[in-house]
Amino acid sequence: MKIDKAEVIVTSPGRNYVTLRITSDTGVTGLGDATLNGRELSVVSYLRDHVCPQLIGKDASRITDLWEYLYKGAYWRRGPVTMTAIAAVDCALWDILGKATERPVHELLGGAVRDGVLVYGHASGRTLDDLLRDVGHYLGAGYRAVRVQAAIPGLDSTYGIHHDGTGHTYEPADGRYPTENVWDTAAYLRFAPEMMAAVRETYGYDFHLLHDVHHRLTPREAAKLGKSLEPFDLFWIEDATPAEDQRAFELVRSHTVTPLAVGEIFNSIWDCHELISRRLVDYIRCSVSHAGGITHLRRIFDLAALYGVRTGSHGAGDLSPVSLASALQLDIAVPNFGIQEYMGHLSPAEEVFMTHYRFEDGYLKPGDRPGLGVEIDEDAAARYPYEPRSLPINRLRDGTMHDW
Ligand code: EZ4
Ligand code: CO
Repeated sequence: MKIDKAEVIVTSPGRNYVTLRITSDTGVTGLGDATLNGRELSVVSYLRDHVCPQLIGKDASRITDLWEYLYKGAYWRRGPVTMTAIAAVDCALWDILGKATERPVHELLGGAVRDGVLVYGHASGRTLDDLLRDVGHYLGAGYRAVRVQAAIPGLDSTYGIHHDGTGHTYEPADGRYPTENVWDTAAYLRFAPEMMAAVRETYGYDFHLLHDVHHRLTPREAAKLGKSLEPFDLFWIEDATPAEDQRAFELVRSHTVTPLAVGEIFNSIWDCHELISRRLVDYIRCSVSHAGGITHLRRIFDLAALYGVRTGSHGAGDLSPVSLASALQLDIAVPNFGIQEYMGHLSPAEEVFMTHYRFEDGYLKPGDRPGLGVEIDEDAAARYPYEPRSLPINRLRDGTMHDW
């Protein structure tokens, strides 16, 4: 089974998504998500200009060899653009193998080791009352795990505050330029325990509570936050401190037993092997579409299993339904799975991507369609052309650039 065609489809049904579609000479198609939020067209070029021509005529079932061919063959290793492009090829090839053998990908990975994939929803609010209402909405809908983010009093905008209960943040009017937010660490550190206390007082402890710090604290501040949240028994705090400095987690770890999660901006096993092997984190959150696809993420998860670290893959709405479908195939098949982020996708994404996973009782089920279980409608995709969009930036009150 040889690769006959490799095409890149760019579409914006609510958000920008880049999809790689590979077709075999036997007429089987496979999809891979190649979306890198805010830098989408760099991956489009990487694929169209450099990768797609090299795929033609290759054996579609030699998935690991093609992974090595693209990784080692590039010479310039790692990095989000390269690893997103390789991930898209990898997922598309798994999809093809599944369809050609009439098996869902998770069966090719050894089969399901659980009945469903525990997911967390995203509650948020501009006020604590709004947040509490939103948490109630998720619990009422059957979620067993909820991430909470609320606007910090005195600040105009805070990461993770959604509109219309969709789980998506506002985008800037002119997407070529980022919106600028103001950040105040002291105000945040005072507010965070108050927010968690309100949630636990209202809804109790019988569900998992999560929170995303989004890389904004120094290690000492992260340690202080972790300690202050201990009474509220969090499932994790995410990206408590930037992880380029992996040893920074030692300081956080030695001061708090609040579980730590990290990894959504990592793109290879090399970004996390020290954090994992030194047991500095509890959950590894790399995404299937930014960390080299199913083949490479499985290696990361296997490494994590050796050290008792569990998985918690990134699943924001800027990763396409193809990414979520791929993540679910792996989540259901790995023994050390922890939880999967689930933000859902804005309408009209469902016109473009036909998915077969379903939410039931707090869990996502990948379904048993052959391959990844997701299809793309190219005519629908063409109705929603690409729109330039940027991620926001953060500045301190004195104008200093800060982590967003
Ligand atoms: O800000 O995916 O846990 N989820 C997140 C996301 C990231 C976006 C960036 O594109 O932190 O919302
Ligand atoms: Co995050």
